[in-house]
Amino acid sequence: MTKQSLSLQDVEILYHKPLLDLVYEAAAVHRAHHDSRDMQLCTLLSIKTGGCAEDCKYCSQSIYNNTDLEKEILLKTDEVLESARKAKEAGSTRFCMGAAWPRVLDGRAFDRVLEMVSGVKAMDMEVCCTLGMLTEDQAQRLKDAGLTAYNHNLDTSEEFYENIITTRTYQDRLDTIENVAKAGISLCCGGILGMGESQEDRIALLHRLASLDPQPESVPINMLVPVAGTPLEGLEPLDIFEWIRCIAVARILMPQAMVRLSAGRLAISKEAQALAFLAGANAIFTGEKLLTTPNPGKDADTDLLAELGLQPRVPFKEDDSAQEAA
Ligand code: SAM
Ligand code: DTB
Ligand code: SF4
Repeated sequence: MTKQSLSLQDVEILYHKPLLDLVYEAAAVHRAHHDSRDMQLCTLLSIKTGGCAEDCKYCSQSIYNNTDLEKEILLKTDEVLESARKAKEAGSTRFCMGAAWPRVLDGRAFDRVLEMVSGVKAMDMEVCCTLGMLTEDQAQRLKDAGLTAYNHNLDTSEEFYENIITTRTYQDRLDTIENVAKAGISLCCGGILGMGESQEDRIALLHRLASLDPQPESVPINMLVPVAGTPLEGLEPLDIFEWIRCIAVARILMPQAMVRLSAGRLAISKEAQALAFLAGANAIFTGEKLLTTPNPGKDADTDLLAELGLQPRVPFKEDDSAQEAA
């Protein structure tokens, strides 16, 4: 399920190009495949918070970490659909539901998630879930309920992975990704930057993501949010130009994907975000909260889009065609 044509060395060479040449090249690729004025606005909701049995060292929701997060049971379907309606009213075209589950278990809770998926789909929004590991049969049931995309990240390079998570393997992640693809659901797959990984790890992650076959339809680029009580809380923030490089390389290697600025935007200046948009990032999560951590509010993002002359993207747009000359 991986493409062999792209070598790690190709990605290395690209990554090390002079920064502005790299951004320029990424901007050209972006404009050839997307309307560069479009920004997809997505809303996240944590439908089941905390108490997760995986040991992801970055995560506020892991039982292995000493964070002061309140554990919550699965939200009611009505509450979730009400949030989706509000998100749509606020301009979001994609609604993503996250659960702090290591894996999906068949039973009443999953049946309720399927109900939520159908409900959001009926509102004419793109609907995405991130629920942990998934079997092929569960992926198919999500597809039948109307799921547009499933988010499951590689998170980092295979080499660095064991420093971050020990309770599930890299291969477990690849298996879930394969199950998602088999069910014909679009894959949303990316990683986290700034967890103390090396440049080689970031290059290897980008190489791995671009080598998935089919490539992800959406690539979330998370900047670590150093949550108090996690082993990564004291880490120095990653140099912002490394973040820009990763976005540009993702855009060049995955020209058709939505490159999604995910966690960490609150700590990133609007100038750096503008450079990321030039380098091909074309989706953001909006609203005051991501899953459990804060995010720039609606007003800040509305102002930023207006200042940059960007517009919210319409749902279900197929835009892999060259943009009209502006
Ligand atoms: N439990 C599911 C799973 O891990 O597959 C889904 C939810 S999980 C919170 C989704 C993704 O959010 C993780 O894979 C990780 O990439 C990202 N994430 C979680 N906590 C983060 C943090 N503190 N900073 C940056 N990204 C984070
Ligand atoms: C992804 O890669 N980033 C989003 C989405 N997928 C689900 C989640 C970011 C979560 C950030 C930490 C939090 O808010 O708990
Ligand atoms: Fe659980 Fe997902 Fe957090 Fe890992 S990232 S601890 S799997 S909620």
